[in-house]
Amino acid sequence: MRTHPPSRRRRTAVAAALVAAVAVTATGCGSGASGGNAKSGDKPFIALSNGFIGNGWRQTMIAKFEAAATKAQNDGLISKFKVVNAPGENSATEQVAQIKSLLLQKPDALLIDPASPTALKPVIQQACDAGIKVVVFDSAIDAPCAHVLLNSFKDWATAAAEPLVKGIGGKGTVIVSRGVVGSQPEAEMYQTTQDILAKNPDVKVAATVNGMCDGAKAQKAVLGVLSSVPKVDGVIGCGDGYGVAQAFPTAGKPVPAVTFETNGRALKYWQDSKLDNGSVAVMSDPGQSVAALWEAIDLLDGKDVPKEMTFPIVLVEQKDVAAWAGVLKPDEYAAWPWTQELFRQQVEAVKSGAAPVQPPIPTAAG
Ligand code: LTH
Repeated sequence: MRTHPPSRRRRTAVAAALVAAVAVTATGCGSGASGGNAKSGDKPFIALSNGFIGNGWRQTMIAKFEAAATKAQNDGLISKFKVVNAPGENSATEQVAQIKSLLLQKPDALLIDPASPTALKPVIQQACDAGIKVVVFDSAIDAPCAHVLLNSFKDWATAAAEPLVKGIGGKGTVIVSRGVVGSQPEAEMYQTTQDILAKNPDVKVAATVNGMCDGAKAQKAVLGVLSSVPKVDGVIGCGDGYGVAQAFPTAGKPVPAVTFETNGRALKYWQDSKLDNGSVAVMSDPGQSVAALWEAIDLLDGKDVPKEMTFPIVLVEQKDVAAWAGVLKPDEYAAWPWTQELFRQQVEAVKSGAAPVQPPIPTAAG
């Protein structure tokens, strides 16, 4: 039988009035409202704050959360949920303001995909002090009271750069397309990429652009430098290779090795073009938001969950391209289908130091 802190019911009553008031004035920031069939009672209210919504990975991450939260609501595990996406280009200031407004609605748990590893520290502490369980996902964070669930950004950057460098024979010219600059994952990935390039001195960086892990933005950014760089053998990116690949024919140049998005469109292109030049498809898992939902529910239930957990990245190997490409919509990114049971198995794996759980490749579109 689940127990709650004594203050919880009181908070819920006050929150109900506040939420009703705020719901009326809510703008188009994206919200998952409580549905009519929710078994509310003392079930928790889960809020999610996302610091950036400007690429398809983030959009898939939010879509997966909303689908899982709707099911959890219908199953009576939560009373309601709310998602707030900060506008702009990964602005921590915007996100802090939005979290402050979310706190007025008194969620029981707050999930955060943060715009910055440092700037959110005070507002996270404020949430913890109010008795809210905070789960930061998709990033490390300087906030000791928060639980953290993330992927290994070093593994991701290594899986992106090493095969590409090998594929071009360890020498040549590359462009580096950076991701969501300002976020912790990007900082760790960029450092990892630089470390790998430092070990391969015959690979020269002709240009560094900012693609924000977004094919369309990366296409524009790469096209902007193509006339001023020599022959390019590869573009090391943050899951933007389909867009990057389109830039080359536009500039009259051959498509080099790229780092594909793990979405349906890019994987289908990779499958059809049969590019075998060091190109890879790897990203972190947008299903982390669903794992974070299960974590919040277990924390509110008093379960023992490690303070920091690393979940597996999504590396789409050549042998699995057809399986993923067959189930993903063009703009949908490959996500591990974390059920509550698989989540709990992964928690046990983290606790015991066992190999990470390997969820199945989904067999139907999400
Ligand atoms: O910042 C992003 O959108 C990146 O895709 C990462 O968050 C994913 O880990």
